[in-house]
Formats: sequence, structure tokens, C-alpha cells
Amino acid sequence: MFSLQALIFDVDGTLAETERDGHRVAFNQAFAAANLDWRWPTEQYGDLLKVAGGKERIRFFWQTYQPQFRPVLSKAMSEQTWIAELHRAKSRYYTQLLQSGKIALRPGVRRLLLEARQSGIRLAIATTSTLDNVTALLEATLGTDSPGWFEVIAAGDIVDRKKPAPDIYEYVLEQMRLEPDQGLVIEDSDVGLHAAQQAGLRTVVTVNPYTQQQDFSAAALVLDHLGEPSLPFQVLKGQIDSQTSYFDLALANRLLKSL
Ligand code: XBP
Ligand code: MG
Repeated sequence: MFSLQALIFDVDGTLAETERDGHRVAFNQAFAAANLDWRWPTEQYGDLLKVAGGKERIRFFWQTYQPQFRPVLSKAMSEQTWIAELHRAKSRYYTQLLQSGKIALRPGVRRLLLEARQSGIRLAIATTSTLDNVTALLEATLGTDSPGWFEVIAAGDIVDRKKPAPDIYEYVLEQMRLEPDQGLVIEDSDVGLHAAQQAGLRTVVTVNPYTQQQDFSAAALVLDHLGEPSLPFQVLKGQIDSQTSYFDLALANRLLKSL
């Protein structure tokens, strides 16, 4: 009989709404500190999110919107190193922002993580963002021991190809010695869903304002958020067999059995 063994969480947009008021703000702070007149407004940032990974997003923006721009490179500095330095500065601003406590977890995230821990369900993270950023978010929202709740935190450049490539999910499966049908992914974007699906994993999507119009036809279930007893979720796609108003392990198991 099928029984869920592991939950694999995406980070940005899934654990917390980090993009608009977190990463985007930090990118803009780094641009200003580097005397660049680049600014990423809220709406344009939604388009830029189709490129996963901060360094990749900077390069994409440069090539697409500022193709004439040439940075002043000191000796032996490549364009790649220049991007990496700009991105390091961005990560510093981002972690400072998290430490100020401005970004909260999305509904149901803490509850589901605690239930999984109590039930012996294995936990992992698969994200495009950098490890320092993930750790800072977990510590700021769930406490300093929380990075240790996750058997694997697969982040950033640990794989060559970022989402939508399946590599980060394949890496997690390999590290956990887990078969795809033993796990369930929680994601927020089409890019993330594609990555998980290509790795053979089934996925529950919790949408956010940047992703709600995307195509989630390959998802097992699409919700507005994971829900709480006092804050029912809305099912945007998929069938659930009961009056449940929040996503828990019992629902996860019923869902996977019905697929
Ligand atoms: C989302 C991303 C990340 C963040 C920025 O990751 O694409 O690139 O926007 O973080 P996920 P970095 O949804 O996979 O968690 O600047 O650290 O890349
Ligand atoms: Mg995401």
C-alpha cells in the first residue's frame, strides 16, 4: 500500500513570499550600491522570474534590457565574476532583510513541517536560491535549529542546471535514496513544477500573485495556499475527497493514492 515517505519543499514563493518584498528589493539595493541605474519594479520582476537563479536573472536582464552596458572590470575580472560579486552583495542585503523579520511563512507551512517531523516523514529542500539565503529564511521564521530538520538542503549552484531542469530534484532523490513515487513536492511556480515533474515527482502547487496565471495542468493539486484550520484553502485544480480545509499528511496520502 502506498505511503508517503518524504516531503520536498521549494523555498521562494512556497515557504514564504520572498520574491517581491525580499529578493527584488535586495537586487535593487545591490544595483544602487554598485552605482547602476538598474531597477526592477514589482511588475517587471514577475517577467524576470521566468529565469530561475539570481546570477542567471542578472545576466538575462543585462543581455535583454541593457545590451550596450559594459561594466568597469578590474584586471583579471571576468563578466561572470562581476555578476557573481553583484549577486553576493544582493545576497547580503537579502539576508539582512530576512533577519529584520519582515518576511513571514505562508499559511500552513509551519503546521505541515511540524506534522511531518512528528510523523517521521523525511524532509528536504530543493531550491534555485543560494544556501545562505535558505538558511537565513529558515532561521528567521522557524528558529535556529530548523535547517537541521531537513535531511537534504539542495540549493543554488549545487547542480549545474537550475530549474526548470530536473537536476535539483534528481539530486535530492539521489541523496535521500528515495524513489520518485515515495515523495511529494510542494512548489509555487511552473518552472518548479516542470523540474519536479521531469524528475518523476508528483507536486502540489500553492500559487502566489506572481504565479497564479501559470499552467499547472501537470500538478496533482493546485491550492491558493496550504491552509490552516482557521484559514481554509481554496482548491484551484484537482479533486479532494473530503471537506478538509487544510493540507495535511492524511490528505497527501489520500491524494497520492487516488492518482
Ligand atoms: C527562486 C529563484 C531564486 C530567487 C533568488 O528559487 O529563482 O533565484 O529568486 O535567489 P526557488 P538567488 O523558487 O527555486 O526557491 O538570488 O539566491 O538565486
Ligand atoms: Mg519557488
